[in-house]
Amino acid sequence: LHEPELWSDGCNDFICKCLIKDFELRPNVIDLLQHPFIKQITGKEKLLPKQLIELIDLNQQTGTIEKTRPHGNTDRDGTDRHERIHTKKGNHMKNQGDSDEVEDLAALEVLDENTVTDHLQNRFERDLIYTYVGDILIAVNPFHPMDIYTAENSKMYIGVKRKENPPHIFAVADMAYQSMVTINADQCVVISGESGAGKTEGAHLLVQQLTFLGKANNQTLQEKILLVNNLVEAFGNACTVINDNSSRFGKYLEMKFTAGGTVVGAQISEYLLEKSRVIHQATGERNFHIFYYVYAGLADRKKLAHYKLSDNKTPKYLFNEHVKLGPDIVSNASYKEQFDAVEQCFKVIGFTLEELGSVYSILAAILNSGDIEFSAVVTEHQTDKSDITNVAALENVASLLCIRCDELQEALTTHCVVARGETIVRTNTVEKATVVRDAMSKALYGRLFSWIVNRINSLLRPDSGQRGENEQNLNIGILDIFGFENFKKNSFEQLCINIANEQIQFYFNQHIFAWEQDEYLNEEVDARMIEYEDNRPLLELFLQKPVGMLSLLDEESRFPQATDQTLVEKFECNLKAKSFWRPMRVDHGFGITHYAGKVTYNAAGFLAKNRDTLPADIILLLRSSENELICKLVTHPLTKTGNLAHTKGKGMNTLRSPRGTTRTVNLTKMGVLTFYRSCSFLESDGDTPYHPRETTNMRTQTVASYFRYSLMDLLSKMVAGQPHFVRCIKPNNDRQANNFDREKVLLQLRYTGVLETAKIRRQGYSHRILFANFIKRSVRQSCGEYV
Ligand code: AD9
Ligand code: MG
Repeated sequence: LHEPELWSDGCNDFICKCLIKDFELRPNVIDLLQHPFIKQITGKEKLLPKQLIELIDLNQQTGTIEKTRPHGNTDRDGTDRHERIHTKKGNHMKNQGDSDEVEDLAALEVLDENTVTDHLQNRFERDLIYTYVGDILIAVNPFHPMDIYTAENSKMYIGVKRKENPPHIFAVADMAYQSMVTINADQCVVISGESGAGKTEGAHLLVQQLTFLGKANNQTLQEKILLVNNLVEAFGNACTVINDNSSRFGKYLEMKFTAGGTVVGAQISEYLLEKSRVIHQATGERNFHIFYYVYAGLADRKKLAHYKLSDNKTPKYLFNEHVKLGPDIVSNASYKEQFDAVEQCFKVIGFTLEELGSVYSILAAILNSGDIEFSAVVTEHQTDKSDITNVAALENVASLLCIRCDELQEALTTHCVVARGETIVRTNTVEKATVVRDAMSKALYGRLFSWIVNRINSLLRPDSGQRGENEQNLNIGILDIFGFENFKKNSFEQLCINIANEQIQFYFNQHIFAWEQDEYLNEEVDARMIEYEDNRPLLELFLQKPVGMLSLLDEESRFPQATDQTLVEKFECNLKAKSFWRPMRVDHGFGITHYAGKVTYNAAGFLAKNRDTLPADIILLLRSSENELICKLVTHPLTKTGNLAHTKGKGMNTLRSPRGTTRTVNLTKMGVLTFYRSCSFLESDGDTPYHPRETTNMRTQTVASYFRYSLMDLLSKMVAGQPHFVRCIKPNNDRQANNFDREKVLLQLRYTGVLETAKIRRQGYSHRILFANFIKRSVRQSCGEYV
């Protein structure tokens, strides 16, 4: 403190450290009283020691700088926490009172797996589903409605010291919001957990609370933002054997605020929709929700005939022999209600009736496509020809898509090859024609989904009047991806989903362990290093070039003669990691030991799914559609908002370290740059194309390379904000309320590193803030500006 050059800019970490390290250091802080910096921000020549202490105390009260140790149950002010909790009103506090109870696992006296699990179980049994681990929130899925999300609860969690209220997801929203407003920085909430753990519900609750905190000036905007999730989830979620409302895409929802904290808009980015579900669903699973809603809703309005659907014959794409749906779909009251709700969402958000009509036509066309059947035509000279047996279905599709029927027939049953400059028309076998039909359905659905997302983004974009000329919006992003999956049979989709989860886990580890410990080393803080499970080798196994799994898959996809069996053999020859193995007696089988457990994959269909080709004939045909929207889906390279231009060619990105200081990080370290260079489409121009596959050589762009790009895009968005983590835990596999399966929970605690997180949070500081921001906050509060 006696060396001003160490802290001449007033916001040196050194001062910050002295200030917050311990109260005993306060006398030294008196040296600060006359510093020009203090004058600059408070306007006073000199502060009295009392005044400075008041500033610090104010901060302590808001919980920004909060030491997690020593804990116990007694706060610094000497009051017993449970006593205080008892005196508070609110249903959340009922039954509190176990004397060993802590709301923050980092405060447990004994920190081992059993104690932590016991603790979560005790709380869960009393309907206390939320628990902190330092600044991270653990949420155990209650599997029954809770009455803790009322308007009263919303109010309870605004700008108050964290310890004032029981742990809650609203407190996370508040933390993100207050940080954004105070330090003028983007925030990002990462919700993770396996499938069915409660991520999507959590994301809804965050949006609800953030919309409440952001007090939109107009009611409509608030309403629109609240409906966005419902709308995209109708199209992107489906019933799986694990979760009736399982997300089949990754979603990053950014809420936009003014510097003052008023919500002014929103933007969604979608990642890797599981399009294959449109044409096929695994045993016991269903297609995307929207198909059932539309089918039942149109039936209810007597509009099935208009959309060429029949009320007594379930479309094949919806008919899963393992799920007895039958004609019940059309009379399902819940589907009808959902249809009305989705339509209402569309209208409130601002879609036109014409657009809605086109959306229904496309969905109906997809359903009809599934019913087009082919039969082999065997002639004397030919055995590889096919014909359409039910012309009615073909006519329906052509009519709904506003294209010519004969051209559709031709595009499905033949294909062109160019040989020595000449175009030759070849016939398609029944198998090939079916693949083309399904490719068209998948492409139409995938593009329709992206179009809806883009349209929402343009309708919810903050208008320029909402901010000052040079003022940038601030963002709070909420990440809700598909959770880790392990079915009896796992395919390419599960591989991609699980790789995405590996990446998120890696991001978590970087933040919570690696960078935190770097910080200790840098500042020579004597801290015991915490060991954690580093999943970097796994990420390398998947993403490395040229011998990572995805690269090998791409390479094999380029060989016309390759088969799924040769692919698995290639994996076996090249992947030498311990986490890769071949199970005995399983054709096309290979196994991966993920961070979250062992998964056996079946590579059947991997190559076709990765190539995901849509024949040029189909694209050209759809471009000829008289329906403007259909034409747009295959023509316009709509720009995807948010792009990687800022990382172009460098792979460097500015990240906020735990302490709030910025640092430049090479994304290679995050296991993603390795594939960045392969994405040639990124070099095309400033705007990332809406569908990058089209801007470059179609033959080389695969689902795997697009997936890598998506992951990179997602990470680049996430690292730009200050992170907050919510870890969702699934208490049992049977979706039962009041059932806490200890083994199941323990496993999740283990693989997510909760115990290690508690240790590092106990050892360190759960909150870190720059000195300048700390003082800024104090001044705001002392001027009564606090929200
Ligand atoms: V997946 O990876 O998308 O398959 P999620 O998103 O993790 O999965 P989801 O949020 O959909 O799971 O939750 C599954 C179900 O748990 C919900 O449909 C609810 O029935 C239930 N759930 C989750 N969170 C809560 C909650 N806070 N309160 C009550 C909840 N029920
Ligand atoms: Mg979900």
